[in-house]
Amino acid sequence: MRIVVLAGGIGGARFLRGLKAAAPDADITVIGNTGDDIHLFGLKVCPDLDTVMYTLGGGINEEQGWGRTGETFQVKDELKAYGVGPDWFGLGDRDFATHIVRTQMLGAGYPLSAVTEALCERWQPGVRLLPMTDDRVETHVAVDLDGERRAVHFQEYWVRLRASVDALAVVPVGAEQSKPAPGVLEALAEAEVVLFPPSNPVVSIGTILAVPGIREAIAEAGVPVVGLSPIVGGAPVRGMADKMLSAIGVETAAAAVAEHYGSGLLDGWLVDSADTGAVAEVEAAGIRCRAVPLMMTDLDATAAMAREALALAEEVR
Ligand code: GDP
Ligand code: FO1
Ligand code: CA
Repeated sequence: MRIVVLAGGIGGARFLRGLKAAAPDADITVIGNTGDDIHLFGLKVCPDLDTVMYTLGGGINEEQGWGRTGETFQVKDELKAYGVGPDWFGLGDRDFATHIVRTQMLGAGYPLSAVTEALCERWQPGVRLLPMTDDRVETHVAVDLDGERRAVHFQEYWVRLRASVDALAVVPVGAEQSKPAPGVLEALAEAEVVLFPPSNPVVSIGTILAVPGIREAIAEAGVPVVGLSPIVGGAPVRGMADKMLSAIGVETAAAAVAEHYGSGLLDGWLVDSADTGAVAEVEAAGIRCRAVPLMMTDLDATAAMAREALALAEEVR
């Protein structure tokens, strides 16, 4: 079966590990979010693509959910000794190598999609990992800091400010002018199922959907589109999805996220067993809904979630 998954970082990557276990023979294409990408020390860093690549390739720091296992921070310390910042973003020595290879290839003229493919030759993630676009898109967040309205890079909002101030607006800068990366529209046209893992609906899946043509290609594929809620019991399982949802005027609730995607995009939606009360509301919005355990505590639990998503896809087909 040909499955296309739109993925952010940790939520997307962990779900994909379960999906691979649930459907070992499936041909999986991942459309990864690149709105979190940031240039640091002259290097291009792609946190969400790397999280998927390292998680599926066995190189991830499991506890943290991002970055490399067995990491050291000598380069970071040396940069600090030179007084060269920013010092709020934790790049490890092993991870640095990925960004050096990526930046070198980009400088030689390869598009991000080709660079990602090359990096994946080492990691063998077992899926086809495509950036949503080869063009530069950067998510910025509008905040009030010391009484002044400012736009900060999403990583600065999340990592430096720890989402401690309200997000007033979220803008995927450059998305409107961007084009889907090679292979993205083709994968969607050939897909038999499209899945939205429990990734951030605003700064992960929302950003991917902001690339002109991707939303349309999903709708035109005419195949089941099934999502899993990242919101459980009225809160994100981790991260700042609540702040991001508030910024776009959506309630932090499993049903509200489904309604935000809408029945024009989504055919099926899984909510956690804690949110059984949301099922009727989602179904009233024209989206088939089931309540099942949605906590990715281990591979078995995650594979069970993936099986439920595929079963719901068959139900709505
Ligand atoms: P990020 O780029 O690293 O923030 O990762 P994603 O956008 O792919 O996923 C982030 C979302 O994953 C957050 O909104 C979390 O609520 C959600 N999430 C993380 N772990 C779980 C889990 O075990 N179950 C569910 N349902 N959602 C989860
Ligand atoms: N997240 C943090 O909370 N602090 C960090 O210092 C940090 C560094 C980092 C380096 C490489 C990478 O691929 C990811 C990194 N992340 C870090 C995670 C990342 O910023 C976020 O998980 C996502 O982009 C949030 O959507
Ligand atoms: Ca992310």
